[in-house]
Amino acid sequence: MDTRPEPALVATTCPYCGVGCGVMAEPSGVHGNQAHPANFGRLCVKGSALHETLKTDGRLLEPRVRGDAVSWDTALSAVSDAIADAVARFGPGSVAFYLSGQLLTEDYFVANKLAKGFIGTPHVDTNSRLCMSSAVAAHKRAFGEDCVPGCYEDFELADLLVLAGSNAAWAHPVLYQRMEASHRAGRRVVVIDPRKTATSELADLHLQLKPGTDTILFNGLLAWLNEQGAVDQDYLDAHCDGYQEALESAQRAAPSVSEVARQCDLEVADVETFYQWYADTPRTVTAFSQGINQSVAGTDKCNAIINCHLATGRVGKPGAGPFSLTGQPNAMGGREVGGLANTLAAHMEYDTPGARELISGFWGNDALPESPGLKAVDLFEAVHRGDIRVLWIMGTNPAVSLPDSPRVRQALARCPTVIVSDCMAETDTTAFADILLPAAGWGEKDGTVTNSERRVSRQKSFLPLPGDVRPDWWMISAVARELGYGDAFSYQGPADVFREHAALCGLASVRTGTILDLSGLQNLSDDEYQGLEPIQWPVRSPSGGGISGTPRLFSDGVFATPNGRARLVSVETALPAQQPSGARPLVVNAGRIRDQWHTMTRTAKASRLLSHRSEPFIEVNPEDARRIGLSEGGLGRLSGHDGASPYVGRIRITGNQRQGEVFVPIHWSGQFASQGLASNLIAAVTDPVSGQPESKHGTAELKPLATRWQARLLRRGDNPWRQEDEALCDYWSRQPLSHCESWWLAGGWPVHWQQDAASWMGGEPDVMLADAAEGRFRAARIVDGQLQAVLLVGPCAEALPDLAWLDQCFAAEQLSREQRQCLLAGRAVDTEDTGNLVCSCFQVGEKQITGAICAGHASVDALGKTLKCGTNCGSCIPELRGLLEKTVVALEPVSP
Ligand SMILES: Nc1nc2c(c(=O)[nH]1)N[C@H]1C(S)=C(S)[C@@H](COP(=O)(O)OP(=O)(O)OC[C@H]3O[C@@H](n4cnc5c(=O)[nH]c(N)nc54)[C@H](O)[C@@H]3O)O[C@H]1N2
Ligand SMILES: Nc1nc2c(c(=O)[nH]1)N[C@H]1C(S)=C(S)[C@@H](COP(=O)(O)OP(=O)(O)OC[C@H]3O[C@@H](n4cnc5c(=O)[nH]c(N)nc54)[C@H](O)[C@@H]3O)O[C@H]1N2
Ligand code: SF4
Ligand SMILES: [Mo]
Repeated sequence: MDTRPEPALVATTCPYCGVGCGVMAEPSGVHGNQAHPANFGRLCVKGSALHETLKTDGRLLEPRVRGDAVSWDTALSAVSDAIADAVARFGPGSVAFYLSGQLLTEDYFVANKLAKGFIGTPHVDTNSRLCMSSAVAAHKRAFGEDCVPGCYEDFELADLLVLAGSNAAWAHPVLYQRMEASHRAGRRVVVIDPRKTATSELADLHLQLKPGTDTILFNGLLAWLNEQGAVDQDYLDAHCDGYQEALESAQRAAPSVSEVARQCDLEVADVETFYQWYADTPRTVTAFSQGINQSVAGTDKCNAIINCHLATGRVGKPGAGPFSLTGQPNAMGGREVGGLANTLAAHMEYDTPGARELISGFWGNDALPESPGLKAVDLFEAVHRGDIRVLWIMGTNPAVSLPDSPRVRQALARCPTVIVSDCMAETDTTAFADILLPAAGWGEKDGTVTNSERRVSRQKSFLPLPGDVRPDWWMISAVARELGYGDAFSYQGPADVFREHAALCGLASVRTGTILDLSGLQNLSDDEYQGLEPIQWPVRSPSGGGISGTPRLFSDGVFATPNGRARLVSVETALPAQQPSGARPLVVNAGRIRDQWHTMTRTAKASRLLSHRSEPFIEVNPEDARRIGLSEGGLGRLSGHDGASPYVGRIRITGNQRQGEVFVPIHWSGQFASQGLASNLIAAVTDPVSGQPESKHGTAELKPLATRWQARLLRRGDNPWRQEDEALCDYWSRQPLSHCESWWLAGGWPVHWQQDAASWMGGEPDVMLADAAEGRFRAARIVDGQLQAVLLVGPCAEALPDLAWLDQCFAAEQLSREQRQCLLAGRAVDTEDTGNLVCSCFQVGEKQITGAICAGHASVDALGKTLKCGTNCGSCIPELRGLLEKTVVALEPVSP
């Protein structure tokens, strides 16, 4: 295969969130693509640090079978033997695939084709089950097909923007910047989220509702719109079914505004304001994300939102529509190819008339299963039972991301053959792999992704493939050839796969009426594929003119249902299945932080991305903290339904949390912390319609973690964390820096530092400073003038050492005299503690910012001029605004 790198500066797409920003990339740097219609040149902090994540340390660079590095031939035989053997002995249903919304469309298509079309197993599911499946199910119920009606421009055109269960400022930052930029006179923003977030900084009205009560709020809205005569009866008559039934169940669930307010734990006046604004504003967009989807009532929550849009005729119009924000870069593409267990391919379902025959004929094989396969949570239960003998996991880290992590790990340990394709060698999931396949990562692989607004963009390679790394489509096709399906998998490159996918979508559209149509792209030449400009589906065969995409769907009121009419869905109220109790009195809300991506396998490589939040944490309301006896900066332990697997994190006391609820980040895995797994606290209960887990609503008991000492250890990178290190502490969390590794440590028993430090420092320290009475100890080890390790111990988490400065000390071949003198202080003499990091791009801390505000730089612009914070990617602007509000209020004199 051709592994030559592309010439410099390639137009590609960001591999993180579903905004799908265009990136101009070369090995040494990236910047936003001005011409890309998703971002027009902007990038958030994760996107702008992409080039810092390209280093190959930690990469899986060769195939491995049961621990041994092997050739591709050996690995491919091992995979195909395991599959063939399981099929022969236990039938095709004993083989399962667990895929990912981070695969490219071409990878995804080939995996689905091999699994369903040739091996004949229905058990193909994807991590999109944890992410988008409630929205998918709701789209199908309402519109007849899984289609997002609107486009990003609608966020700018809307006069009322409702953000439900979305922290877009952190999770979809560039789209959020577009929302922010269009903040013009009269435009209103409502945020519906139990937490105060960076996103709610933009809100004119923040409905901080009780978690899980969104159906009540939107049922109440439907009933209220009806009562006020604010529904669009003409639209309902002409284009919709099911209004009366939906209305009646809404009225039962939410008989009055005061009842809504009571059940959602909101002020009556706030609910009324929201309802009135909604009624008054034809140009309303309701964007929703995981606070809606990840619930036992996820599908109902989505439909309750869509019902209100249908009842007001606000679908597919400029500035008006319900908008499901896609999480992963290619969650949408995965849905197109049929990656979910209940779908076949090209938006065709098992029960779509004629679909099985069409697909079998198209692929020239008749192995397609009869009925849908198991959805993610049930799939891993089947693995646990022993029904699945071979499990191939691609591009996802289920040991961390599925609920009830201990049980998932048990299932993986029991499975006879676990195959994992990943770009990293050591993840919590690769630890269970019998066969490891090294996958090409971003910058090395080549194909397409589809973003939240149905826009297909090219991801291109600009780096050579390191080691024996191969793209996913290549390894899947190679296994297919080993299994004897060579004719159907003879692809020379991703363009071949894409043309086949586009042709199948075209055929499906003609024969079964699906809206997803890519026939306009099925005859692209290799060069045209290479240069494909971002385009929104459906893309129909051009009749005459050039190829064009479609920004909005259903604008004409014709839907993808058999009778062309949209459906309002009767939504009853299902509250969260995991309810707090005496033993576990707190609700656990789990979500994202600004600078990390999921299980951190890539974003943790850019050390500045770990400076905003650098260890697992627990956000807790001040009243709860007081009651439980927690102190800011101490450590806390959350014990969930599986008491044996707690979560330990740094306590952050904040009024952002409602009482009785805590927030934890989802990102820390066993690679980065001793006990930082949020999914330990989430039971595996799912939405009965979509199968999506209730990942936003665990329950737990919180206690302080008593410690006698806390420490920071920095050590040269060639000294990885060892079992012996673990035994010396109760808590650790790893923070890779550019020139060394660093850890937060804490322990509950006394340590004889003078003796024991050597174990952590890889040898006797050379300089030491101890104050036994105060419980302080500081030491450094220097070999031939080069710094090897620093250990700073105190009774509690002390003023942060200046990590950037210490990191530079590790970079020095020879420590300077000043560096040596300041080592044990943890910072250069003339610098001060700048506080918690806010701006990752220019490394500006909270204390500097509040200092500047007090000195009169009291606006985002003024802060940018003096400190530069917020002037690059803009991801920290919501926090700057929060600090401005807090500080300026504090500065205002109290009136007499
Ligand atoms: N920085 C960063 N960005 C990302 C990702 C990442 O890992 N890091 N991942 C991407 C992916 S795959 C996804 S799916 C998206 C997710 O994007 P979001 O869904 O915006 O992010 P989350 O933090 O998971 O959750 C959003 C909000 O839901 C709220 N919530 C919890 N329970 C409820 C409830 O009952 N009702 C309501 N109304 N709200 C509730 C939470 O408080 C939280 O603020 O982000 C994408 N973008
Ligand atoms: N409690 C709780 N749990 C959640 C969520 C939550 O909000 N709360 N969110 C859920 C959601 S929405 C999601 S999307 C999931 C995400 O969870 P995961 O999908 O498990 O998380 P990632 O870290 O993105 O895993 C991607 C893996 O693929 C690897 N990889 C990267 N690129 C490639 C490639 O090109 N090919 C291959 N083969 N491998 C690659 C990475 O190294 C990494 O190991 O988590 C879910 N879990
Ligand atoms: S918003 Fe950030 S993470 Fe999402 S696609 Fe754009 S640059 Fe990437
Ligand atoms: Mo997601």
